[in-house]
Amino acid sequence: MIPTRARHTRVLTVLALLVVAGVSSVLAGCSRSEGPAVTTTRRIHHEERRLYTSEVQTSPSPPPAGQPVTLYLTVRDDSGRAGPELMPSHERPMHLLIISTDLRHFAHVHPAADGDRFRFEHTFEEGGEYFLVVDYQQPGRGQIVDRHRVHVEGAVHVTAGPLQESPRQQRAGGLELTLRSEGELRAGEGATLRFDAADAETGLPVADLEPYLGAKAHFMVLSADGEDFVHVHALDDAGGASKVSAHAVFPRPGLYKLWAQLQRRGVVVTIPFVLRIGPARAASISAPDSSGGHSQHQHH
Ligand SMILES: [Cu+2]
Repeated sequence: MIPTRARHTRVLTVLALLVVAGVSSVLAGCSRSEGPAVTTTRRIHHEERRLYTSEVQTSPSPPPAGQPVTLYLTVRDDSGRAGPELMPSHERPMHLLIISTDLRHFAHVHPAADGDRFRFEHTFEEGGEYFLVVDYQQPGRGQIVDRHRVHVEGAVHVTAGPLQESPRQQRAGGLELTLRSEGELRAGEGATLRFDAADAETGLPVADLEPYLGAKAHFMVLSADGEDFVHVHALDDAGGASKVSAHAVFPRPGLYKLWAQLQRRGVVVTIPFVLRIGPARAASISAPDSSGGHSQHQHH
């Protein structure tokens, strides 16, 4: 039930944690259509073509909103065999982000191994289009990010307006996070995002953040058009219990949604921001690759 149709595909690489983590950017066609509920997209990774691929199936299919849906994720090696061994990353073999294409709904979950595939039960809050971003590590190759798209049947409760830049201070789950950036964030440049975490009630810096999946914080970043995904982990040397920072490169100018995830008192808190990234400085524009994308491909 999963015809794979590689459409326009681009690969981007961003700096994370001083290590270059591979990030694939896949442009799925926007055409809503009859046919399968899940569109599987494949990456083409420059010269490296022997990469694992992933597929998504849902039960039921198409998936309905408002009731549990089982997601099955199958990773295949380059010979097509399902279930190759994956390198755990941040304590999990697979990370899955479920994000509505209007970027309002976000879930970061960890499917469990089930034979030669992974499974996860999820309830989509409402109907519409969702990205399923699958993040895993191929032994010897590093991080692979596949983006799939799924259509969920059911009513759409809110029609979102266009994404807008958010205030630099956001609150959720009893935490208040303030982004302190030096100067303008620009496309193509490494930027250190520095956040101060405070108790939302008292306003005092928090001293009791707990590691979440092996990092002080996780940051998931998706461009407004869903093309560019960045998964960044907090830098260790943020300088203080209430400070978290991360290094990221935003490939293109425009708006990006960032979900910061921190753990406190055993609870994971997700705090969203919308950042505006300015145009690249003239001197730092790198030559675009043949696909017109912004390719900055290096290995650590
Ligand atoms: Cu994860």
